[in-house]
Amino acid sequence: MPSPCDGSRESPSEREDHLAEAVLRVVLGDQLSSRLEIIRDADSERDVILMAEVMAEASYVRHHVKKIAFLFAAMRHYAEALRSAGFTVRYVALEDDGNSQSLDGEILRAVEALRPDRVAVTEPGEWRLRENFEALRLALPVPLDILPDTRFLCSHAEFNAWADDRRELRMEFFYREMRRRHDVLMEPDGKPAGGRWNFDADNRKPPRGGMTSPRRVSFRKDPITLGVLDLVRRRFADNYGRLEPFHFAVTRRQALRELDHFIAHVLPDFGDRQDAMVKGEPYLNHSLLAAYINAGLLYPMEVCRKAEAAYRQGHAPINAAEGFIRQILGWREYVRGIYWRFMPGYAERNALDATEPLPWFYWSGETRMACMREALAHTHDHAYSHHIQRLMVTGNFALLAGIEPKAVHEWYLAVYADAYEWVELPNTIGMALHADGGLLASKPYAASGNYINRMSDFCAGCAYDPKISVGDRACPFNALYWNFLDRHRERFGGNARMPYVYATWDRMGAEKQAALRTQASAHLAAMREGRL
Ligand code: FAD
Ligand code: DLZ
Ligand code: SF4
Repeated sequence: MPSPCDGSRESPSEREDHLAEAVLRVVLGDQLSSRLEIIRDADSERDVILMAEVMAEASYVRHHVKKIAFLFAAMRHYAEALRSAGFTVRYVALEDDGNSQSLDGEILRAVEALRPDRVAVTEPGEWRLRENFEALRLALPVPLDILPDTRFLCSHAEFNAWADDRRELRMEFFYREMRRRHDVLMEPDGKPAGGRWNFDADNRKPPRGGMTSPRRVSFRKDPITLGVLDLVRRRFADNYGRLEPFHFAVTRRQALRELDHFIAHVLPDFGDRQDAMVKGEPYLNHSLLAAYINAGLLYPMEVCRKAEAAYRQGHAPINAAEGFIRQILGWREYVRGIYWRFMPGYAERNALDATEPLPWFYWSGETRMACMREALAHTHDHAYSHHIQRLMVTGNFALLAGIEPKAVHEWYLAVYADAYEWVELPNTIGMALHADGGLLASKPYAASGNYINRMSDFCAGCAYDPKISVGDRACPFNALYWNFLDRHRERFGGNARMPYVYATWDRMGAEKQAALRTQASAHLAAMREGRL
């Protein structure tokens, strides 16, 4: 399978021919990385760098206000850094006169005004923009080069070579290859550091009493960031989320400080606390780095190397370093590979025929389920909730209740500061909703209230009881869980990893099963009526 970039690469001799040409270099909001070819090869005398804040990108989903503020502030700071380095930057702010409010429009306007010989852009992270740029090629009077995004550690061609001869595309095997290829956490004899590839079994600890998040760095807001906050407050008043307090890093230097703080103070307990959920503690020992890596302020390999060094120096245990590195070198690269290999059809998948509309409480946070309330409050206030809350609370509920995948996908794409389709879509469609029919995960991540009760302290403050499955106080996750398994027995009954759950269901007997089915219907009715 060809790489989406293959058609746009040039041979070295073609590149020589272009050396004297003036290039309009387009940098998108999530491409703020000076090591990318688009900046690295720029000629500061001849070339112009174009960056644009446009409504088309700021409104294709109802983005969280913190996400927009973070990205605009990071874009404006990055433009300043480029100017200080001697580049000419054409920066179009959202309210500038003449802003056409689309990336295509801004590229066309810049070509008209500057008359470059060529236009270059790094391949975008989302399929829709990639298609856009292909169409724009036909409309432009000069050639448009789409350069590969070399921040990723696995190219499209490498991922496809790995995937082509496999029946099942399991992340774990992809990850081992990435460890070997990039020599991360490997011993000289070719064995994995610590003697095992994966220390996940050590990382499933429930929260201990009084668990709190380590202190985090926050940054003083300069006039650029304050200007952006004012803009977002005025222009995105109806968007989702809470704008302040706003303490994101908005420059590479600040993001590096946040990375160093994480490695020094937070990483050592990352593994032990990875799956735990605690009331009022959105972060625990998670890194909060996804927004920065995805926007280009940090490079994935530098993050992995720092975590590896912490392990080698005896500062972080292997279960923490390996668990953390697996998320970046493994999951992050793997989901990106899945996205580009299976788009555009991947976004349409609905293998479990889920058709319920997204309940309004995903936006309002108003539900009697304390676990959902907590995850939704973190999301609303911080544009963040950690992986287990995304997967096992909000994702799990949507899976069990049969919410339509597209609606769930649009929600996840809107509400997190780190959300871009290439990473969000496979996590939602594949990991959380099993809507890809098991391409990404061999079994659905479905769980009852028992799991949430074990891994969090949420249930203590809930209107429902995780130990009750039928009746007024029955935890909705319980009956919905059994109803989900029952509904999809044909698909999952033969799954080698699920025989024990069906054995438990069968042992319940017809009367209890009927009561659970009725209870599940009551929960769904309450959900539709906004009473759950
Ligand atoms: P940590 O827990 O500290 O993990 C370290 C890093 O590993 C992250 O910064 C991230 O770069 C990477 N990572 C971890 N898990 C994954 C994963 N499953 N896929 C890809 N990268 C991963 N991640 C996004 O970056 N953007 C999204 O839009 C997004 N949407 C998600 C939607 C759902 C339904 C689920 C279940 C997961 C989603 N994730 C997404 C993956 C993961 O939840 C976030 O990367 C993580 O919570 C970000 O917080 P952190 O930086 O503190 O991560
Ligand atoms: C997410 C986003 C937002 C909110 N605004 C802009 C913008 O105004 N200009 C821009 O260049 N990029 C923005 N982005 C990021 C793009 O949506 C992102 O590049 C694509 O989704 C591809 O990943
Ligand atoms: Fe969530 Fe059920 Fe626990 Fe309530 S009882 S917090 S709904 S798992």
